Amino acid sequence: MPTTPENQKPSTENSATVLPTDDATAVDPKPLMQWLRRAEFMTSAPKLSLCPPDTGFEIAFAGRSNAGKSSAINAITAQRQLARASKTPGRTQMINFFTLQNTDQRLVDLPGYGYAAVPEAMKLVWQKELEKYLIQRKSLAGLVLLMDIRHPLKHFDQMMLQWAKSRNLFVHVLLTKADKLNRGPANTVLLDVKKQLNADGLDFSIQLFSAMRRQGLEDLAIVMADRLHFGRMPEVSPEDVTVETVADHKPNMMKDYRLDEM
Ligand SMILES: Nc1nc2c(ncn2[C@@H]2O[C@H](COP(=O)(O)OP(=O)(O)OP(=O)(O)O)[C@@H](O)[C@H]2O)c(=O)[nH]1
Ligand SMILES: [Mg+2]
Repeated sequence: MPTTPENQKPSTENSATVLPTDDATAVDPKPLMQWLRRAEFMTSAPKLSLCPPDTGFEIAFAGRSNAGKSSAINAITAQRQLARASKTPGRTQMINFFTLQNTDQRLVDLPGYGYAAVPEAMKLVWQKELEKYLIQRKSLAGLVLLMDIRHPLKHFDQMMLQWAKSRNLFVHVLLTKADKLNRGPANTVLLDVKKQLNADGLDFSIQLFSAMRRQGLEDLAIVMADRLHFGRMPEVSPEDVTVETVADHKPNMMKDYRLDEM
C-alpha cells in the first residue's frame, strides 16, 4: 500500500452517503448511461511509464482479486467484453484504460490485490507498479473500491481506504455481487459497512451493486459523471483518438507483456 504522499489531491467532498439519495435520483441518469456506453478500449500498460498521458480525469476500479471490477466496468458501459472478467482470480493484469469519447475522461481497470496464487516475484512487481500508479497519477480523480458483499472490509481494503483518506483521494465503495444475498441481508451489510466506515473516520459514499442484475448502475453513473466532468469537456470523436491500440483492440486479445520486459 502506498504510503508516501507525493502529489496532494484536491480536497474532495466525500458525502458519507448511502446511495441512492434524493439528490442522486434528481439527476437524469439516461444521458450519463449513454455516455458510458461509448467507452472504448484505449490501452493496457504494464507499468506507470507506459500509461497514457497523465491529463484530464480518470476513475480507477480497485479491489481484491475477483471482487468484480472488470464485470462492473462491463456493466456500467453495457458492453459484455470491454474489460476481461473471469472466474479465475488474477485475470486482470496490467493497468487497463478505457476512454469515454474524450481521451481526457477515462475508466481504469486495475489488477486485483491480495491474490495469493500469483507468484511472489510477480506480486512484488505488480504491487510496486500499482503503488506508483496510485501515488503518482495526477489525473486520478477517484477510486471506485469494490468489495464482494459477502467479504467486505478485508485487510487490504482497509489499508486502501485509510491510504485514500490520508491522500484526500475520493472513494466510492461498491458492495458487489449483491444478487448473492436477499434484499434484507444485503441492506443489513450495507448499513453495517457504512457504520464501520464512519467509525473508522472514512466518510466515503457506498452503494449496493450487482453486475449480474444490473443493480446500482445509475447511482454509479452519477458518481462517475461527476468525477469525470461529464458535460464539462469537449467531445472528441473516435477518428481524433490517436492512441494506436484503440484500432488494434479486440476483446480478450490484449497485448501480453512479459515480466522481463517490464
Ligand atoms: N453473482 C455475481 N457474480 C459476479 C458479479 N460480478 C462479477 N461476478 C463474477 O465474479 C467473478 C470475478 O469477476 P471479475 O469482474 O473478473 O473480477 P475482478 O475484480 O475484475 O477480478 P481480477 O481481475 O482477478 O482482479 C466472475 O466469475 C464474475 O462473473 C455479480 O454482480 N454477481
Ligand atoms: Mg479484473
